[in-house]
Amino acid sequence: MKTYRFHDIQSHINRHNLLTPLDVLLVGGTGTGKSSTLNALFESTIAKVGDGVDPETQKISDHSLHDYLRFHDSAGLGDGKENDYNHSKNITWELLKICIDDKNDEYGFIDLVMVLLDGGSRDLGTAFNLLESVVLRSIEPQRIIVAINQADMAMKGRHWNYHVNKPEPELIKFLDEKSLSVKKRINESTGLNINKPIYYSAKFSYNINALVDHIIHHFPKNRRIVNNT
Ligand SMILES: Nc1nc2c(ncn2[C@@H]2O[C@H](COP(=O)(O)OP(=O)(O)O)[C@@H](O)[C@H]2O)c(=O)[nH]1
Ligand SMILES: [Mg+2]
Repeated sequence: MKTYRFHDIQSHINRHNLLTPLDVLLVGGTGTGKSSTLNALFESTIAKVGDGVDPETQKISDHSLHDYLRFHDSAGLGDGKENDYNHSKNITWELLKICIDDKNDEYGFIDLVMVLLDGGSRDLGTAFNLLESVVLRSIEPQRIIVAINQADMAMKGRHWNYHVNKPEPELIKFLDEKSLSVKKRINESTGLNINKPIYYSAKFSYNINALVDHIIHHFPKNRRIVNNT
């Protein structure tokens, strides 16, 4: 993925005079697959999988794909009330962070937030809550991306073709419906009108190109102004 659409990414940033790199913050409940998603995007083990509950990893860590795109892995929510409170605070703090350009003007440090959902779970409450009470309070809706991981588990592993690591038609249909229903439910619970979420599987590196396409599609056209007052 380091070379995938590199020139598109580079030229978008130059054309719109954005600050480099573009910074994408990954958020989502523990176990949705944030670390696995990073590993799939980087095609190597850069983040530890399955250690969301380790207090050591509750900090936000950053990973540069290349000079133009950087990801930030926030540890997940859903590890208990006190941890959730700290996570929410960390995310808010990260979203309000600013950087200063060579003319001494201030801009938001994070350009985009990608909210990850677990496609294998029926409970989307944690993610919706996070969207509503944390993310949407600190960043404009156009800068929010929603993506569904664990596409392979959406029907509990049924209709996933393990030989080619792709969904069979039944599962594709199910996933398409699921992503439309997520779009609809987000609209009902937050008023937010997002694009239809992409679905992918970090574990089987399925649709990772489409995930990058989805991110590029949401690239901002201007630098982010943060109103801290
Ligand atoms: N079946 C399946 N399991 C996944 C996928 N992505 C992550 N997992 C598993 O889900 C668990 C949590 O993943 P992790 O990346 O640590 O989630 P995080 O807490 O959001 O960083 C691990 O056991 C992963 O192997 C996926 O696409 N499919
Ligand atoms: Mg993790």
